[in-house]
Amino acid sequence: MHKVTTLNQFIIEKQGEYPGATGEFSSLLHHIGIAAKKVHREVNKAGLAEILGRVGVVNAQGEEQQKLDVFADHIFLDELRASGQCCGMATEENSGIIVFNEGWCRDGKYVICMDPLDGSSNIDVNVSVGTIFSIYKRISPMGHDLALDDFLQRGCDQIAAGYIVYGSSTMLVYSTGNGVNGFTLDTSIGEFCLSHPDIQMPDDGKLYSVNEGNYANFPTGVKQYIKYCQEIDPPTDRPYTTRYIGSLVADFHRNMLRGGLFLYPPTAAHPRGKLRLNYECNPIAFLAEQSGGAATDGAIDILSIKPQTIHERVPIYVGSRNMVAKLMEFLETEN
Ligand code: AHM
Ligand code: MG
Repeated sequence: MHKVTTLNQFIIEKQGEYPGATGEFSSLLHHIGIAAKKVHREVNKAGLAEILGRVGVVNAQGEEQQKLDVFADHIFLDELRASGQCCGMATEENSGIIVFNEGWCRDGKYVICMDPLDGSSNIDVNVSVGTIFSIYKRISPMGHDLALDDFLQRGCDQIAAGYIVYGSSTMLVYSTGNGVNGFTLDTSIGEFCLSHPDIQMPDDGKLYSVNEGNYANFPTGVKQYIKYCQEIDPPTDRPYTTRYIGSLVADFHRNMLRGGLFLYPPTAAHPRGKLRLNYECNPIAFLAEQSGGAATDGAIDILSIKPQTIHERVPIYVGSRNMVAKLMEFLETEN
């Protein structure tokens, strides 16, 4: 029988590789794993909403059912507050930063940017959704109030990032800057088990993922790249295949394993791109680079952008390194 490595065992083994590690960061990851299991449980019940009570309907205890994205936000906030290692969070569900003022949090070294349930509109139709997170060391001195700047760090300063995909199975994928590892939730034992060690994104791919409904407003270079993907050229495996779920985590996860490029260019509705830099693009870009891929906004690496606000958006092109390089050729010729 294969030896199964659980997420907690893996974290402890990795911690042992860093002399002087205090276990604080390990504890943080452990708490993310617990919150992920709670959200998994709720997401999997979503199809039973009609039976269990719909959003907006008051349940037997007189409480209104929460929307799942709000539920996920509360679960992660509560769990990370309880960890004592995290002193504040910025999430898609909250306009400002959330400072954990409890005594046991004030000495926490870490801040987290998070999209607690990305793609949540997909839940109603039983399509994969995800949680995306990004971990930084606070830069304001311990014992002082957290500052906005603690959350506005460049993606290259992330000390860890990851996502949970609630799909046909639930997986937690993360990196601490030393490769990418994936864990699948074994529901029979309630543990995330190492199933995808040291994930390497293929340098080339045959998949491109984009909402082509917005084509008319794409930059010329992006339009040309899409036409290039569609050209018939058997020696280069073209035409490529379009795969677009409309759920960033699921689209990226597939492309990271198979090889591909995800594009969210500027559109008429979102002239600066739709996806958020701090808790969607940065963690995904970190995982892309850690698995051998690349991520750009069309001009510079996503990870080198200095964020100005918590919820800012950027265009993103992320995936297999040679596909990103090819796209850049088109963008550079046009600019
Ligand atoms: P959300 O944060 O409101 O859920 O939106 C983010 C989602 C991503 O998961 C996905 O990549 C994108 O929106 C899809 O957008 P579109 O429907 O415009 O193609
Ligand atoms: Mg989102």
